[in-house]
Amino acid sequence: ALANTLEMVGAAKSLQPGLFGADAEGLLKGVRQVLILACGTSWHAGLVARYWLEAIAGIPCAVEIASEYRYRESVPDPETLVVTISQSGETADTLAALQHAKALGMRRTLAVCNVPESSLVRETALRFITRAGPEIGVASTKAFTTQLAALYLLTLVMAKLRGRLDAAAEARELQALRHVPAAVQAVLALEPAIKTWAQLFGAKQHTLFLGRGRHYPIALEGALKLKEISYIHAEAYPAGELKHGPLALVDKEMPVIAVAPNDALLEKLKSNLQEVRARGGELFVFADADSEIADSEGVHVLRLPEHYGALSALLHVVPLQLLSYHVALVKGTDVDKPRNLAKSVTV
Ligand code: F1P
Repeated sequence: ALANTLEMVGAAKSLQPGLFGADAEGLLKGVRQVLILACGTSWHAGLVARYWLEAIAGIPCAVEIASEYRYRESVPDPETLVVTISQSGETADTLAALQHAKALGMRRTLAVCNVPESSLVRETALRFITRAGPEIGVASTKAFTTQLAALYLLTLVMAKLRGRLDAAAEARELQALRHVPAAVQAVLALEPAIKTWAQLFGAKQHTLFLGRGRHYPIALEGALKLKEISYIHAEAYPAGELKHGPLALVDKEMPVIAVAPNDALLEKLKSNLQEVRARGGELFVFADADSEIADSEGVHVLRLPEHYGALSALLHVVPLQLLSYHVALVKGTDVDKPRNLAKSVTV
């Protein structure tokens, strides 16, 4: 799916606004801020993108849950780029949020969507079709990783338009992007170890997910997948928030999953993990190959093959998706058709 998504960049050989539509340059230039509107998994993709857009393109970014946006008296700026993200392109709340933004005078609109003929794509000025192929199950998985790839491309195009990406950096970024499908493939090799972990989660009632920085939305997505397909109550927190409440939940019955890439926040995350261990919480840590985190009593560590810099979030979600999948198999739930959920929420 990722290879499909990135194929068009390969064909273009450079980052062009045209990736988002014929008249994209005019609409993407002069944008003062980005407003991302989406629901569920797609909202989590937007939360990751905010880190990229602000750090790499230097553009202020807000991310709103689409199902709430229209009920708030927000202050519109007409020079906002409204980015809607949706696997199906038919999510009623996302469509309503887009219509609300347009009614407020925001005409620079873009859809990141998997379905070219969808309502959302028809109603936006610009679009990026992720070409992930149909999601067989209800829970969004490959759609999420391809949304992230699309949003990273958008970030790079915006950075280039704003003079923040020189030719050498552009070539480096394109190379990193082209290598992502192979990097994901290498992460999939962790599946046998994840399967073993899944056995331990089958009997659990609750799970806590922790992450920091742009991996906090990945923790949110891991928790959502576990809820959606294995019906285990899961919550995600930025690890620094633990001491502001959720630490009260931690005891030896509470498994804690940590998204722990080898980035600048790792040392801070490690001290949060010690707080969990001190209360008897059992830790399941997704680290990187070169991280100094070792297995010890109550601390289980799996390592992703390589640290992937800004794109690390794209890799770290994959083992969390696999874990939810295998926990669902252990519990015997229907991974493709979870109870109470619809593939696209059109009402
Ligand atoms: C949004 C979403 C999915 C979730 C479930 C219900 O869908 O919340 O993220 O997995 O299928 O809908 P979409 O707008 O991305 O199609």
